[in-house]
Amino acid sequence: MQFELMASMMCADYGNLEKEVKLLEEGGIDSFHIDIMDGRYVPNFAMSLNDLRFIAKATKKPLDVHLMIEHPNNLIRLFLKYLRKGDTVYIHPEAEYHPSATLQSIIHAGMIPGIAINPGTSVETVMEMLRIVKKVLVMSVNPGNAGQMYLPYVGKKITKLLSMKEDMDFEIYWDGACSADKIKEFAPKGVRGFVLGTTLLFGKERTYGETLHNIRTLQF
Ligand code: S6P
Ligand code: MG
Repeated sequence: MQFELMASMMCADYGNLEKEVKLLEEGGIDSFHIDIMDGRYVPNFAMSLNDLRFIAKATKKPLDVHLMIEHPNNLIRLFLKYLRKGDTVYIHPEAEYHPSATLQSIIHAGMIPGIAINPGTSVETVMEMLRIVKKVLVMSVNPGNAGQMYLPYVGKKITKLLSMKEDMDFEIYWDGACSADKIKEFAPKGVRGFVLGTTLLFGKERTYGETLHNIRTLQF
């Protein structure tokens, strides 16, 4: 079974970020998930432009940029500047007057366009954008913080998206409180990738390599 594992870098040890990137690479991570926050769209500041720039310099692996900022279209060029073709940029449709225009800018720059769907956002609300994007990041916690509880009502939305993904040509990614149980249940159903934070990857006794190996072989 093929699925991707992304490291949520806001959960990494900031005092040793370069070392963290190397350890995660050696451990077999697929890409680096970078949570950009502005303190307005979400009530927190996690990572910002310089963090993105630093991680982009430290690795050749793909980057997965999750923009939790108001009106991303006003700022998108700042972020795109540090990305490489094939990196992914997610926006939150609620944060923009014309989200499809912002997605077009992302496509035009050669990046993979994605939307992040909040727990309280229905599939119907973002239907037209599902025709444009290649990736859908389903938030199973409200955006803004790591270490939150999984919101069980999100499961139904994932099931709905799974039934639509072939026809509409997008892949589904999981963000928030991602546990081994969730990967065991949803990877076989077709969820393509999982963002790993404090629930499964960071701050544990195991090395990143051991944890990632256990996840890939579904041994827990
Ligand atoms: C939340 C953010 C996420 C978290 C990640 C943390 O706003 O988008 O990417 O960093 O979900 O994982 P965990 O396991 O601590 O919930
Ligand atoms: Mg995220």
